[in-house]
This record gives sequence, structure tokens and C-alpha cells, in this order.
Amino acid sequence: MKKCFVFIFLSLILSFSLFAADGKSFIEVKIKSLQDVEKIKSMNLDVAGINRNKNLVGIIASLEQIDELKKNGFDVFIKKASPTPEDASLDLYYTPSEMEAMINQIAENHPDICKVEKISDELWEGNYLYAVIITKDVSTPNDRPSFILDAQHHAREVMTSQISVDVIDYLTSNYGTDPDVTNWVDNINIIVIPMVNPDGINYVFTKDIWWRKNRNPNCPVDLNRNYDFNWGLCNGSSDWCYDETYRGTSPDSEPETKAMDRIMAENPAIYALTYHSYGEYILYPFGCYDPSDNQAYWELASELNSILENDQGKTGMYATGAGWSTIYLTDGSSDDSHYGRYGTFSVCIEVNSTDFQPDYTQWRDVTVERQKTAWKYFLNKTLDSPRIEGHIKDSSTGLPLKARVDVEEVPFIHNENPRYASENGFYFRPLPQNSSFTVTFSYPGYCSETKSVDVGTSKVVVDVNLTPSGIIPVSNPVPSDKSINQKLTVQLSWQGNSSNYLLYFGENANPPFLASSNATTYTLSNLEYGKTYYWRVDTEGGCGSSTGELWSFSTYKYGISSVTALKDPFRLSVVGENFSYDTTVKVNGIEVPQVKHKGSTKIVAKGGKTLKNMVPKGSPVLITVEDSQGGISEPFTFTR
Ligand code: 0X9
Ligand code: ZN
Repeated sequence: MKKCFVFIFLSLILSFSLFAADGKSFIEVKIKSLQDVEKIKSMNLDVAGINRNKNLVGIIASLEQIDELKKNGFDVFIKKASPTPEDASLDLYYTPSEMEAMINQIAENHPDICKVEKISDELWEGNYLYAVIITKDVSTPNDRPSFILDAQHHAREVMTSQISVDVIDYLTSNYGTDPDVTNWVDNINIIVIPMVNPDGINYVFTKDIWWRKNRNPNCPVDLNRNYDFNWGLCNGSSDWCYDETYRGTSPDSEPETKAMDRIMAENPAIYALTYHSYGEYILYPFGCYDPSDNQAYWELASELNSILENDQGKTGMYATGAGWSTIYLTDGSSDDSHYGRYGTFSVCIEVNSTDFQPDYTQWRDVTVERQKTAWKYFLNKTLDSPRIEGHIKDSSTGLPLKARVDVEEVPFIHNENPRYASENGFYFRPLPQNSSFTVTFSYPGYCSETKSVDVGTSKVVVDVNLTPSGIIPVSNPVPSDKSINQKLTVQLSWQGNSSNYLLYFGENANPPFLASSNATTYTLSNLEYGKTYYWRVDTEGGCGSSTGELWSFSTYKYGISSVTALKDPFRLSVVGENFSYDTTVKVNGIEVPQVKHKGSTKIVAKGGKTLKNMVPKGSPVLITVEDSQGGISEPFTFTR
């Protein structure tokens, strides 16, 4: 009887604590300076947002973490104690199924201008990602520029998807009556991903009101640290599963980020907006350092700040700037990837000043009303902004060319991909206003063209026809494009019919000039393990120089410098570079029974007699260090 009572009591506690986010509370900590934010981040705490008016950092914290903060001298205030299952504070916000019903209803009511597309497979907990597309004659393909708006990468940031719904509702219901709306919908391919993290959001409504990440059962991932650009680069995320900023096992490893990346890649957008909360920030890339387009970005973001009202109804109050210097370091975020990979000027707005789940009745309508200013601003900018844009074609056939566009005054020096025209030859590049630029258009096998352009406060349309150069573009790169597991000495080679080749080589997508020669080979040595290198070969002749395609290769991820056999019990000590806790040791491709990691330079392979049999005396074996993502060391030949 007594046992039974204890059991019921325990399960009650268990079910309560499940909903109560393991007993965590929403607390606020008083800070004196921005260094305090860094200190808090370094304590591996779950930062929920920052109330900048009152210098309070919101944190989701356990009792132990609260003690820890107090020990470190912080004043702690409990904002919301751990909630119970009866907590109804979120009831008026949307669950994923309410969202699904809502967007399907709107699309059904406006079939000419609105459709819903399922953009992911089924996620682990039964939900799907949806994109809502709003444009004139939506079922016919168009080549309008896109504008992409997304919300709720972080499950608990419930206000953000209210903004998505408002965009969809406003554009569809005012089409044909409001001239601005009609103009946007007629000329822009508007894409809204109302909830990026539906599995996580469902979990917020059923289990844990403060859930942030996705619901990957192997280990939940912070989707805004998982994107494929500067992934894991600058300590702006965590490699530890239990951290709230866990970046996942590899770039775009998650179905949600894969789906988003496909949307970004397939729909060239000049501008994009990603909604988060809270703290009242207007952030632009990068999370690790300034973007090459810093000036143009700053002009855009500060103009937006000057018209956007905060929770107090005041303009000019959003903290505005590149993410790394305005909030904190992040890597692998969606805006960084959108801009770095595809050239979209992607901006992150953190709405609301004090909470990611503010009282619905008090804050929902005012927030979405105020954010109309922001997304309308970007729709207007998509139609016209300081930039160059146009179409690039083959002068003889008139066919579109996916040519490359370089602006001499604003070179990409921060790892951004070169900018190329899209499938239909359309290109764009937002630029600082009231300046002059030298723009080069190039495509392998064509004569490059350079033009001078004066940009004022609106767009300048420059259409370009490129002429074939008669010189065959270089081809057949060795190592082949994107090949992996190269040694530290690599002989590059290519084919072509030019009398002079210009080789560009380096560690980012804008490799500097290295050498010129009439030979079609070049030997590189002293490369480093675990790196990706980029190269291209331009040709000279005919009509001047013609830019080659950009190629890349990666070296072996790890290096082994020595292997020593140790006795009693039999072990192999493997010394090298870059080893992580994820690495194991293989002998002739077969995994050893056990390994012991001793830092990043040493692993001991163990396994007694089994291991000894794998390394027979006198016959050479190949030893490799490998990880679960396919990373491998250069094989090391070892003879016992
Ligand atoms: O940390 C984040 O992912 C965002 N803040 S939140 O409190 N909503 O989690 C900020 C992302 C900012 N983006 C860049 N710095 N690029
Ligand atoms: Zn967020």
C-alpha cells in the first residue's frame, strides 16, 4: 500500500516536472555591462533574451543554475516560476495544427494569389514545414524576385509566427483594393515560412513551454546554429548535445534547415527577414564578424530602425548592427547562410522588449501592427533600393548566362560566395547609396565586361551581353571539384587551349592570385589537415581575360604523425593532429575494440589480444583515425 502511494507520488512529480521544463524558471539577471552577457553565455546558460531598457538578461535556469549565478555575484529575479500543466498563458498563440488550418483556409479563399506548399518530409514528431507563396497567378511559374520571411526557428518564440500570419492575411485580403499590396503581389514572389520548427512548437504547447531547439531524438539541435555557412566557426554555438545552442553533427544536418536551404537556393531573394524574440534588435550578418557589404547593410538596417516603433511606440530604439557586435557571437545562423551563400540581404528582427511569450491580449495586436512597418519596408526595397541589377545573356544566342558579378570597390573578403546570376540570367547586388562602382561580369569561355555605374538612392538596371572569347574554358580539374581526403601536397592540373593561365588559390571562395604560366599543372605543398581550399584558373587571349569556374577540394581531416605499440596489455599509441572525442581508430579499415582519447593529439587503441591479432608482427597495416561524419586521416603505414 505504502509502496503504491510512493509510486503514484513519484509519477505525479515526474509528470509535473516534465511540463515544468525540468523545474526551470524564467529568471532575470541584472547586468552592468555587455561583458556580463559574455560571462553569462560562458556559463552555458540558456539566454532567452535581453531587456536593454532595464539591463536585464532573461535566462531559463534550474535551481542549481540560479545558485551558481548568485555565487557569481549576480542579482537574480524570478520572472516566471516553473509552470504547471494547467498554465494557459499560451492558449491564444498558434499550435502547428492551428497554423496549418489557418494557412490552408487563407489559400483556399485566395487561390489566384496564394498557395501552401509542404517543403519537408514528416519530421520526427509528425509535423511538416510549410511555405506560403503569395504572388499574382501563383500556380504559374514566374521569374519575379522573391522576398522570404520566416519565423519561429526557436520553438518558444511564439509571438513571431503571429507576424507570419498577419503578413499572409494582410496581403491576401487587401490585394486588388490597396495599391501597395497589389503592386507587391504583382511584382514579387513572396514566400512566408510561418513556423520553421513545428515539432519544437508542438512540444512547447504540450510538454515544455520553454523549449528552444528542434526534436531530433538523437539530440535536439538549435536550428539557428545548424545552417551551412561558417558552421561552428567562432564559438557562437556548442558541440555539446545538452546545450541550448547545440549546432548538430554537420551543417544543414536537420530536415528543417535542409528545407529552408532549398527555399533559399531556389528562390533568389534580394531581401529576407527572419523573426526571433526578444530584445528589440535589428541584426544583420555575420555572427562572427562584419560582412563585406557592411556599409550597404548598415544603411539599410539603420533606415529601418529610424521608422520602426518599439514596444514603447518609439522609433530608432532597436539595437542595430552586425550580430557579432550587437548581441553576441553566433555561427551557422539562417541569415548568415542566406547572405553568405546566396547574396540575399537577410535581416533578423528580435521583437518585444521583455518576454518571448508576452500576454497575448496585451501585446499580440500592437506587435504585429508595428512589424507591418518592417516587412512593408523590405517589400518596397525589393521593388527599389540602392543596387545594381539586370540580366546577363550570350550576345549571339540571347540565352541567359549564370555569370559572375564582382564589384571592385566592395570585394568579398569575408568568405561570402561569389555572386552569380540565377538560372534566367538575373543578378542583383545591393550597394551603398550615392557612390560609383566598377562592376565586372564574367563567365568561363566569354570575354569579361567591366562597367562603371553610379548608384544614387534607387536601383540601376545594367543588362549585359557577353561575347564568346574563342578560348575554351578550362575544364577537367584535378583534384576534381569538391573532392575530399587530399594529401598535404597536391598537384593541380586542368585542360584548356590558352597561351596563358592565371591561377587563383586560397582558403575562401574568393581566392587571391597565385601564379601565371602556360603550363596546365601547379604543385601545392604544406597544405593543412581538415581544410577546404578554393581555386580557379582564368584564361588570357582573344579579348582579354576570362574568369574560370570556382573549384574546391578538402584535405584529409586528421593527420597521424606516429604510431607506437605498447605492451601489457597490448595497445597502440596514435599521435597526430585535430583528434576529437568523436574519433575512433581503424586497422586496415576495421575498427579497434576500444579507444581512449588523450586530448586532440593522442588516442590510445585498446583491445588486448583482439587488437594484437589485428596487427600481426612483421606485416605492414594501414592505421586510420576516423569520425562518424566520414572524416578520415591520411592512412599511416605501421609495422610491428
Ligand atoms: O541566438 C539567436 O539565434 C538569436 N537570438 S535568440 O534570442 N532569438 O535566440 C539571434 C540570431 C542573430 N543572427 C545573427 N547574429 N546572424
Ligand atoms: Zn530566436
